[in-house]
Amino acid sequence: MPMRFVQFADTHIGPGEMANDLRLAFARACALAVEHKADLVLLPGDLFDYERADRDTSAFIVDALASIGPIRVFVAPGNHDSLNPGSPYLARWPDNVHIFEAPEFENLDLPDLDCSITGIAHAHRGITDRLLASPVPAGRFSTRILLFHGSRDGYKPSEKETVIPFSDAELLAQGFTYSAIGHYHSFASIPDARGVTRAAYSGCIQGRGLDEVGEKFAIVGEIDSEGRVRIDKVEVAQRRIVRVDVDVTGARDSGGFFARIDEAVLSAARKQDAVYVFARGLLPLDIDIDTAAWESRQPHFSVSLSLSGVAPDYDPDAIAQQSAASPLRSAFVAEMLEKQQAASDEAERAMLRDAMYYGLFALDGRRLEPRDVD
Ligand SMILES: [Mn+2]
Repeated sequence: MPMRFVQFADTHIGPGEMANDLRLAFARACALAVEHKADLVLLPGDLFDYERADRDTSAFIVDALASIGPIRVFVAPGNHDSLNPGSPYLARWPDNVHIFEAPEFENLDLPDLDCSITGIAHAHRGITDRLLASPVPAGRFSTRILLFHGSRDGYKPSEKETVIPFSDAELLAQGFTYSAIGHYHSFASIPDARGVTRAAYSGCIQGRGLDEVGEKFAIVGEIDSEGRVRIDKVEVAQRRIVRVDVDVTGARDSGGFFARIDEAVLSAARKQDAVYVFARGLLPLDIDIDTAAWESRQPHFSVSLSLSGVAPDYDPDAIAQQSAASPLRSAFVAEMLEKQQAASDEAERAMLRDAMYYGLFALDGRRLEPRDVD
């Protein structure tokens, strides 16, 4: 009989706008373990945010994990749910839950499954040493699982802390049957030289913002007695964060503009999703776009339409020539075009172009919208 496991991480359960969605996804991920008759649940960290977690947060997690007992659950705390003094992890947890508490790798044997699990806990702001550059003491059973919260070289998203950094080569050289890794919020798997999956990030299970768009997953996996690993991604969130980019250049009126927006949104988002639409391109000057009215008509859980990427279809060269008809506009635009030409780089040029549009808007008595702020 192959051993079955469910893996998920980076759930960041806590108070806030998405609290309910995060909890629903967490409960659904736990339910997967029961549905798939999993032997183990592997949780490589960041289940909650240490700074924001209240009593209710930890009670929810404790109850959810207790409810799937006797399925055994293993937690390797990450940098956000690190084992600081006062951590909820230091309280009593249900008997089916094991928290790795040491800041170095420790082995736990599961003789009935012929399996050893090696895990580690981050403390304070996280361990930054390259612990996988030297041999990690592996367990003595046939199936050897590694559980940790770490940063895969070369895949670091912006503004993420680097904790237990590792290269694929360093990880694979450790010889574990499978490594369940947390920290990055997108799914990724790491195959060995023969193409067998040897490690994976599940990613977060519920997107929370524009940096976590699209489908998010828990992992359902299987390891057979030959050490072959198979994993499947399962979406457990009811809601996705969906980003829709629409080029509206060529639309002649408000109807044409919204027809393009509607078409793009219809194919990208479901009713239960949180949708962020970014319109881009050039629009005729006389179109009046009522974003609030459109937003209020949408059936989605939430929707926001940004016009910050839309430029008015002014013809600056023509305006610069029209000195007789409109001397002030003409002189202003001519000077701004000159400045754009003299700009030393593209960023400065874009800023001057925006300044020109702001100026034209002000001169024409149009509403000022912040440009390209996303
Ligand atoms: Mn993390």
